[in-house]
Amino acid sequence: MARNEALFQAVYTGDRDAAREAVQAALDNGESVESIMNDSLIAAMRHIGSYFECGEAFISEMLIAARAMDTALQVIEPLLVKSGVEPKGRVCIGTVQGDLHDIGKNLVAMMLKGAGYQVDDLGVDCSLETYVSAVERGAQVVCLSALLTTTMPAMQDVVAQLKQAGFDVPVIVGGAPITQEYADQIGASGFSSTASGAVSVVERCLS
Ligand code: B1M
Repeated sequence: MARNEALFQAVYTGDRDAAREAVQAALDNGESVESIMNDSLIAAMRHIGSYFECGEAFISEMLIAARAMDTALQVIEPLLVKSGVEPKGRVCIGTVQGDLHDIGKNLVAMMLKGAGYQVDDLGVDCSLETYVSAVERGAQVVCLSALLTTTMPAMQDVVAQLKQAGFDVPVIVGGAPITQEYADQIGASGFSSTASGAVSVVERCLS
């Protein structure tokens, strides 16, 4: 489906009210949640990112775009998340230490909840101990997100730390700079480049 221009512009320019209204209008018009996310919301974030990359946008502009994206996601979340269903398993997810990007992580968490998993959302800038504690609380799969090339090595530290502490728990990695090759290199159990793909990888790990 084509991108929804009103929604794209609302997120790109960081207009939260317009984003809320545009996402509701898109749903009322029968646009699929998948198209709303991929063709408009994620596309708008990529767009502002490309301007930042070439020095034509400021961090503050990325931040207000991220807030508008978050507002739009709050409208979509109830449609993705089923309630009152026996959880299929327990998963924890967090953005690695040093990294404050949480939109992709939040999307993965939403998808996992929607697929019937109990999700322990650890937030951003998660220390090694945070992941270890989540596993001690019962997480059967550990999901790591990173958006910065400089924070990618923290994923390797989590994999190593969990092994060293004697936990035999699958670790799944993702985020814009992560590749299957990197996941293999650090000994992660799985990788996905998309939020929906992460659900399939978790399913495979627990089957
Ligand atoms: Co930042 N930032 N940022 N940023 N930011 C990027 C990532 C960047 C690519 C921008 C650019 O230069 N083009 C660049 C990184 C460059 C690099 O490392 N090579 C960058 C930079 C440099 C920075 C700062 C260092 C800027 C500075 O201070 N000088 C700083 C770092 C702060 C920190 O983390 N310590 C910074 C700060 C910020 C804001 C706070 C302003 C804001 C974040 C707000 C927030 O998250 N609440 C921000 C934003 C918004 C971005 C961009 C524009 C958008 C990121 C985003 O939300 N994308 C981004 C540019 C870009 O991505 N093109 C950029 C949408 C989101 C849905 O996609 O997170 O990739 P993504 O998630 C996808 C998949 O990757 C996947 O599923 C999602 C849906 O398909 N996925 C997983 C994610 N996690 C997964 C886990 C899985 C599986 C799949 O399994 C477990």
